[in-house]
Amino acid sequence: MPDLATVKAALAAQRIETPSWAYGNSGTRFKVFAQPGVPRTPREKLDDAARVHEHTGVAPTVALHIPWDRVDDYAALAAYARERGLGLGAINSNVFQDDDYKLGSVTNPDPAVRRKALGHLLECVDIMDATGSRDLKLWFSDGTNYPGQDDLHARQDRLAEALAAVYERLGDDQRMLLEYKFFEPAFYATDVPDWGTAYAHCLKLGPKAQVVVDTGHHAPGTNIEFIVALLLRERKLGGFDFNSRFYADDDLMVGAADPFQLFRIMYEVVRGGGLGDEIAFMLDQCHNIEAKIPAIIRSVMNVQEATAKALLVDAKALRDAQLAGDVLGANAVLMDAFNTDVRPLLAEVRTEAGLHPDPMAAYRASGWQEHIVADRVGGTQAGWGA
Ligand code: PSV
Ligand code: MN
Ligand code: MN
Repeated sequence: MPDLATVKAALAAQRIETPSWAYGNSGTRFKVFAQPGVPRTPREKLDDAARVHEHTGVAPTVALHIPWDRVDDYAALAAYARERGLGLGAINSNVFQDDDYKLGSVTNPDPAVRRKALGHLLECVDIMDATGSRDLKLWFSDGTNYPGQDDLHARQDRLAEALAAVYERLGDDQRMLLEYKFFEPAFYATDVPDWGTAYAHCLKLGPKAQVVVDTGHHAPGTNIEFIVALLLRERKLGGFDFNSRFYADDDLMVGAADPFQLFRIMYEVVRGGGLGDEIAFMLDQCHNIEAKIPAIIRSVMNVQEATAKALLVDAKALRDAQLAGDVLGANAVLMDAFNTDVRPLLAEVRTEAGLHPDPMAAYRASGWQEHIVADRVGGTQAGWGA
């Protein structure tokens, strides 16, 4: 059996990054339901993120999305975060919400539009310099809706050219994380639709270019843990955008739709030695109808529970069964870990770290929700559905 002290130490050291946009109002293209007390500024998003970290102890960084979190002074925003025990995490670029990008951003047939998009990506690296962020997260909505609309080959050339320019601009301690998504908003051909496309570009660029796996960005039935295992083996897994999906890119709370899948993913992370700082464990979610801060706390806990179960897999028993060709025995080892109730173990880890054993109860008792509802009027939208 795995050594319990080692399991606890790994859980205490785990880091999960929360996204600034999860704290703001969001919705679908049909309706954004405004909630009372949501943040009006990036600083207020950090105030809320500080509560998540205070109660969970494992969420010390916050990802920004530019321009949703545009401020005049990013170094001052980083200082504000530090005063609250936080750091600023990945900088997410946004080249998908401008009229100019109707036919694409970095893959647009018009060189002037491509220049504009690249300018934004380079500006994001300037922001990273000011915030001290390590990772630039790149997601491109680029693609086409109709066969023949544009040249698929040429679009890859344009993408490669832009990525190379961004790569050149990265500092020694900075990385770019390239995200893929199989469709939406493009419905015929997306320019970075899958891990293979992202991997091919990252491989050509070099070690500072890594693939990011958004768990909501695959076709139904895709074996995501296989992708994770493969990318880890190739040292090309840079991070995760965690969320869960029932249908498409639903951005629901991670672990809500399929906790078993999350466990299988975290098992491959543990198996592949990926549970350290090299992999960024980020949430990318929107809480359209549920209360935001508790939803983010719940999501962090769901990742912790999947990780705890993954750490409890008896690696020796599993290997022995695998090598003996014991199909049912090997499967039983994995299922035993998945079926373990790890909540008492995590409560213990939290108590040992000086935290309340139940972060949800601690948040409810803190009075923060009542405070923000009374104090904040006119919260901002997350960016989605705007
Ligand atoms: C796109 O669907 C995506 O997953 C990218 O990460 C965006 O930047 C993010 O959503 C914003 O929520
Ligand atoms: Mn994402
Ligand atoms: Mn997405």
